[in-house]
Amino acid sequence: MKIIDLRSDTVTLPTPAMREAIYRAELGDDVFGEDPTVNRLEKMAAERVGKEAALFVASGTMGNLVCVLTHCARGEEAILGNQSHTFLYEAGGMSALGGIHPHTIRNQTDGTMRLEDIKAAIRDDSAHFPRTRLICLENTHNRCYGAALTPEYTDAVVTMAKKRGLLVHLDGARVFNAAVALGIDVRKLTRSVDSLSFCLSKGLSAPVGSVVCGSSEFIAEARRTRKVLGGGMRQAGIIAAAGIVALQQMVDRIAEDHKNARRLAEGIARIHGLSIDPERVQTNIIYFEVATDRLTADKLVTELSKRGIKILCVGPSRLRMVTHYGISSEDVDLALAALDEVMANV
Ligand code: TLP
Repeated sequence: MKIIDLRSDTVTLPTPAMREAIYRAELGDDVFGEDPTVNRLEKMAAERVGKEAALFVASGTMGNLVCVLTHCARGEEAILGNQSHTFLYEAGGMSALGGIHPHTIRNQTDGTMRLEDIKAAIRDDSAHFPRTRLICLENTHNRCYGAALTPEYTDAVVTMAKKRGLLVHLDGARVFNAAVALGIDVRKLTRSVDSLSFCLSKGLSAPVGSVVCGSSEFIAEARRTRKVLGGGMRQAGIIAAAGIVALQQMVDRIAEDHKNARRLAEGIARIHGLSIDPERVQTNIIYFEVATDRLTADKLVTELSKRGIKILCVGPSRLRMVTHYGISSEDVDLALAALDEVMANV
């Protein structure tokens, strides 16, 4: 049976060009700064997002953690969205390992936090309070339907942060999806933030890795933090090689994933018993609801898996699908046909 895996874009497998690059990668000891392939990827990534320097890390979680730990000291506070990946799904790393206090603010449905809410959350200077140090944004916003934050919003948060002496980190796990969806150079989304982390292993299809980017001074410190976390990898060029191909060949094709996601959403909107607002689907992440009490989200996942379609259950009636390099337009038709069949029989 053909498997159509829509659980996440993390399931993507390396392309033939990546496998070839992995095979041929020139290697060295990256902890000595001597892996030419890692050095090339880091230089390429920094240029691509308009920052001075970059650091290759094992995962998006490590990328965010390295940045937050580098920016904040123990007892300091980071402001972040209550729906953010860093707050919800990164095992509380900032407090577990850094003693950093997360201060959550409500995410609006478009993935933003209101500027007035952020302002109100910034602490006054008092011995009673933790010191606010950092604001974290997420673009695209995973839990908010893969919404793309605009350059204007990002710059407005940074301008306000600077006035109050704060730093801004961007969880840009899917920042290239945002740039493609908005039809702009990714630098417009990254230019003003102090640091960002983006993932090579999601929509860009590399097997492993993320890149942290920022000023040269910040990246030198981040390199120490990565070592503390045990993230100093040796002949890491073996995986960085795939990351180079990801940046060279896999960014522009993301538009196809967005088209497929929109078509999936429009198809779901036509199925009786399912509920979705297809207009909210801007990138490659789709959330929808089961809108009948004859079926739970869990049961829908089970029924679809019997037909070779894998999707994620993210609540009692809520489900997620993500399109990616492994999903063709034909797969979208097959997934919709399977959904149709399951819903017709409940
Ligand atoms: N997201 C994964 C799961 O953890 C939910 C997914 O399938 O979407 N930032 C954002 C916005 C993310 O969506 C993710 C992964 C990460 C960071 C963490 O990346 P990894 O999984 O590489 O640690």
